Amino acid sequence: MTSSSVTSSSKRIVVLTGAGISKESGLDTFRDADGIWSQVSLEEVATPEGFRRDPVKVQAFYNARRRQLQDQAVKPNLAHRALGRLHRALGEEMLLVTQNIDDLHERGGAGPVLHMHGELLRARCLACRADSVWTADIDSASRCSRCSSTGQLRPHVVWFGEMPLEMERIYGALADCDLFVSIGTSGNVYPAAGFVAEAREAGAHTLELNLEPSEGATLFAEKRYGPASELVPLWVEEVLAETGVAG
Ligand code: BV8
Repeated sequence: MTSSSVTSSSKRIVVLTGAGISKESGLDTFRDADGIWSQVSLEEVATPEGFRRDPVKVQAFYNARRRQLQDQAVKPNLAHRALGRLHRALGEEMLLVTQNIDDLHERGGAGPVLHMHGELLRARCLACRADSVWTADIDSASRCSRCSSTGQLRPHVVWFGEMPLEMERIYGALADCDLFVSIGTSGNVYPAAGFVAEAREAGAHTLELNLEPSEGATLFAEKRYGPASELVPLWVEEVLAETGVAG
């Protein structure tokens, strides 16, 4: 069964990705048995309170992930590359929203990606609020490139209890889409986990591509389970064939 609602005219697709799409690139997920939250407490490293309590611990957590992401062994996988192909083919007709803070979608050829939980390779200044590209460790000597304040930088990442980015734009796209596809997310974290309900409300077809059923699996009209590197390229080929757009 394919995403039958995507015909040659209406191709408005919203894709949401989560940590599962980057697993085969060597980045840990959060809630799998060996995931990040089994190694460190979410409250201690992914909340504003945790940052206030122990900024050194939080900076070290993100510094280690920022270094790992830039390791040459960490590369976009076949799922990132297939989504990049589709994104280039569909352009404005497709909004790619990710919960991930890695840059593997961009390195896999995707156009502008909406990082609703921020980006590991950007830093935000607590003094002037500006965010900027940042590939080095952040520590108390780090200086803001905009206002020159020192020791005022934090990861440009959305922590629990903080408002995700560009929510208006996301809800607008969900209200207007024909197809919502969720890839590699467990459906535990809101508001992202609520997007499928918004899309159904708008009459869109909904498809889940994941290793196993997510928390919201019953809300999806269509579900396919397996590794993203296998499922996503097959699905992208189907959509490109159905919409008659060269990928
Ligand atoms: C907010 C930081 C509002 C960056 C993260 C109801 C409504 C609104 C809010 C809430 C609500 N209920 C609870 C809340 C609060 C909270 C929340 O959702 N808590 C949960 C734990 C219950 N939400 C928030 O705080 C959010 N903020 O709502 O603000 C607000 C309103 C007013 C004023 C102020 C605020 C903020 C949420 C963002 C938090 N930041 N990360 C970082 O360090 O990375 S969340 C964290 O979880 C990551 O961003 C991650 O992306 C995200 C979701 O996890 P997943 O991506 O799904 O990863 P997971 O490991 O869970 O699952 C991986 C999946 O992949 C699995 O299903 C697995 O089977 C699959 N998989 C594995 N291998 C493969 C695979 N699939 C395919 N192929 C494979 N090879």
